[in-house]
Amino acid sequence: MLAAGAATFPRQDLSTSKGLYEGVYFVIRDINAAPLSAGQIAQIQASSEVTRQFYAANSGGFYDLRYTQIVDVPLALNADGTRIGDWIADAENYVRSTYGIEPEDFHANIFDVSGTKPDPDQGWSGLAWIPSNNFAVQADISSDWGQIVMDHELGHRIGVPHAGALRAVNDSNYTPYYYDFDTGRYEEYSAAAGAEHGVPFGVHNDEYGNPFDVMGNISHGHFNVHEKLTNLQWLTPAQAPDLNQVGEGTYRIYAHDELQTVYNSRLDIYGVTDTYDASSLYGLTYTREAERFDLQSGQFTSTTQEVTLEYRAGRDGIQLYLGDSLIDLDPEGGADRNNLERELEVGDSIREIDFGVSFYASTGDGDDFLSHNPPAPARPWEVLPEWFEFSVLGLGSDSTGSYVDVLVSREDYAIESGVAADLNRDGMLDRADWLLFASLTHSDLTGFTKTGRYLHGDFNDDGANDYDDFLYFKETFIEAHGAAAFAQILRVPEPTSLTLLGWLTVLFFPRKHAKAAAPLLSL
Ligand SMILES: [Ca+2]
Ligand SMILES: [Ca+2]
Ligand SMILES: [Ca+2]
Ligand SMILES: [Ca+2]
Ligand SMILES: [Zn+2]
Repeated sequence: MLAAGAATFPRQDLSTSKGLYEGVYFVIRDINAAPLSAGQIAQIQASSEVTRQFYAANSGGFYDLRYTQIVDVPLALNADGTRIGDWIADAENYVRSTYGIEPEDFHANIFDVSGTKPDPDQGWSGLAWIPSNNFAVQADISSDWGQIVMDHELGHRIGVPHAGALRAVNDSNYTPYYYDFDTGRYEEYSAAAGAEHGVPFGVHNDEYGNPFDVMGNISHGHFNVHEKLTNLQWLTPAQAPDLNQVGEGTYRIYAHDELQTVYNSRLDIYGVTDTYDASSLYGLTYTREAERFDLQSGQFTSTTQEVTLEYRAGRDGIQLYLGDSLIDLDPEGGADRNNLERELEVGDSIREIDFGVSFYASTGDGDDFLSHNPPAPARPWEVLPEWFEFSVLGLGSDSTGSYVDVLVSREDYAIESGVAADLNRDGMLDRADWLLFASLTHSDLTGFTKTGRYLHGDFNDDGANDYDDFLYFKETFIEAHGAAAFAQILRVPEPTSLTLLGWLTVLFFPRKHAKAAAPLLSL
């Protein structure tokens, strides 16, 4: 068992999302139906235990809601079993007059309407009336689905919106595009063409699309870090620091969804054995400049975006968010909204200019981006002259929990707008770049970002500086200065690199077939 004093429990007098709270649980039924039974009460209490443990683990022991009143509320229903128009007011008044309870004195009024018929056009299984303390659940709370609905609606009660996902679906309602700067045209996106564009134009911003989050799509997973940080204040800014302030570095980010709950029976209160560690990180966040296509003006206009990185236990990489919405960075999962392959995996890296710097979310129902005659987007590095690159180095665990290590580097437009293969970044492609390239041949490129690999001579980003990259260097050099000049830099080695070049000549000039390296950063 636990060492005394290690656990964290909520205190009474905090914000909406922090504290020990009491709720009234209304069991709504027809006046002619059987009254609330001991068996129903046991089911409600069992569901309450699940909710309380879920919220204790999510909140780090800061939030707990218990149903101090579970009350039988008979109402005169319509003949077909549906509820009459003003049923909430009737239910609250019934509880006032029959039990002497003032519902508005409680943090939550939970209306269990599973004993009534849904309205014919009722589109909800649960519904929260924000900012009141009321929420209703139509689903049977003894089912898995009903439990998810219960915990989802309570999330709304304490200020959390839906957990969306940006999904590059291409179907009868959505047609995503990417812009090809070579052809000067928008091209239709598919997993085969344009998959390097993490957030294509016309992307579906699926309001409930996050498959990991109780506020998203059919899941009982934790709230995400963006929610825990901004809506709930269960994490502090120090635990998900602002990258614009802390800058480059290697960051160890702990899973935010594996705290262990504990119950204090004397006080009837749920908490956690150890809360979020004050000196560890559970995410990274920052705001950035971006542009979005504006339907009114038909132009791109500047905007700011919030980016959040997080890690969930057992996953194979980091999750990235734009605002409330999870980005899909793993094409292997396909476009199904339930697929869990969204992460940037260990060994991969991404430049932030490759996701959503130019943005248009389709309004749905066949809203085709191209029908708005959009102008060409800005080049990403015109929007963001400096950007972050994220490289996922590896996973592990220690006494604090499981974690992912992420390399964050800051890169700029010199490599994008400058001279191809200019490895020393002096604006010229010359012999100095050749010597640098040669010295880095077959060097170990693990732990570098994409730009870092490029600057180490891995032009085609396959993880090695090798023969394909040599062919790219050669083609690029010949295009710039001619074949004779290229022969010259090979023929006239400086004395110090004579040995090296002799080796390289042997290495590179067996004229085996190798496919030409695709220019990685075609502008
Ligand atoms: Ca109320
Ligand atoms: Ca994966
Ligand atoms: Ca150079
Ligand atoms: Ca390569
Ligand atoms: Zn909802």
